[in-house]
Amino acid sequence: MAIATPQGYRALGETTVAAFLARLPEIRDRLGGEPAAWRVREVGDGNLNLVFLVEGPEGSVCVKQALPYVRLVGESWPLGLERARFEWEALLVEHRLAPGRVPEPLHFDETLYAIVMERLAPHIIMRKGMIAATVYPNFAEQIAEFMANTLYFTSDLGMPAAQKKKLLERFAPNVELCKITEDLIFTDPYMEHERNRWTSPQLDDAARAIREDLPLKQAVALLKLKFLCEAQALVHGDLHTGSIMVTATDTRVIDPEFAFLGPIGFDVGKLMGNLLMSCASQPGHERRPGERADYQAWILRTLQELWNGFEQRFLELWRRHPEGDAFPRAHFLGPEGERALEAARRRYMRQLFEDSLGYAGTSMIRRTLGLAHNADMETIADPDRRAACERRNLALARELIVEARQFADIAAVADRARIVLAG
Ligand code: SR1
Ligand code: MG
Repeated sequence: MAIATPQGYRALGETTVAAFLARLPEIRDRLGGEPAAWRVREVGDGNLNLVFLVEGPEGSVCVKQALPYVRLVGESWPLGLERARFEWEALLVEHRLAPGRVPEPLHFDETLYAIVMERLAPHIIMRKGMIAATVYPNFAEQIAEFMANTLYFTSDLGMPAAQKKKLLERFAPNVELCKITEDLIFTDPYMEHERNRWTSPQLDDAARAIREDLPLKQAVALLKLKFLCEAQALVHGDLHTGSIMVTATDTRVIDPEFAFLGPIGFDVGKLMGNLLMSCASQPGHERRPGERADYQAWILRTLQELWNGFEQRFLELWRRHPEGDAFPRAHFLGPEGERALEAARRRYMRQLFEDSLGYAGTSMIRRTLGLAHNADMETIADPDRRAACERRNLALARELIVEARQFADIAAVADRARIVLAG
């Protein structure tokens, strides 16, 4: 049965994109020449949408269109088109708060649920670069800056409460995409579910152990609760290495369609979990034992620089821009007040750290046992080698979730990862 869509909506194709863009004078100018000469390619390899790259004689753009269903699964899983509007609005906020770290937003079409934005070139999806063991020396600093800016200035530390509540009102209706996260990350992998899959039979015992692990399920339920009710800041909502495009020197964040007001640690942790998962996958890509050891070491250094850079910038913003209503300045006057406030800031960051470790662990488990896996592991052709990497990934993930409090700092996480993930 065909899925009902709003009047005027039609899925774009390589032959119809040019006619759509030709009606937009600024885009037409940017591309140059005649629409008939524009080169259009559909390149979407994500789980949900269509993505077109359009090149003209003078420039290029990217068009992203929401489909009325989950592309990964097909029409049997309908999904609202409104997610494109949430993505557009989140992109505008991110572009304002972290200019240069996202593609430039150019146009939103209300009927086609299509976003036109800067085409990033020669950027590639970071996950692909990491599978090829490419080092990105500026990544940690640039992503830390993106996370600190977008998360601090949309929190009650950096934004007045009245504005924050408006933001909450705008993004609270993004329920369908939040539900995907609630189900696929926090629920399905911990029970028998038809959507789950894993490298079988190699990991059958590990999947069963996780389904039977009550301390783990308890900790995951608390993380789910936090995800459901802690509207700390406007989070990207799907910040992993597949939502980041890179060159040797530049980092850009794409795809904020899962944006909503949620726990800050969800963004930071999801990214940390994806770095750790890439680290876990590296032995599976080796042509000779130890070949990727240096690359694993780079990933673990990056993990530490990412957290330390994020923490430092976030604290700096808090000290320099206390524009939120959460910590009234009048309560913390004089040197003693400042010391008390600094201690509260440290306590807040510690909680964010533990949250981030928990969310890192849940991301690592869902990509191993749930519906949507990632190419870091999926491109390891030999199932025995893949399962060996995935098993180590699951072991570390569990520790991050259940033992978050035991990790003194991010260096301790890297030390533990070095031991648990060694090939
Ligand atoms: C059905 S969508 C599966 C996943 O793709 C996105 O990257 C999100 O992580 C979502 O959970
Ligand atoms: Mg995406």
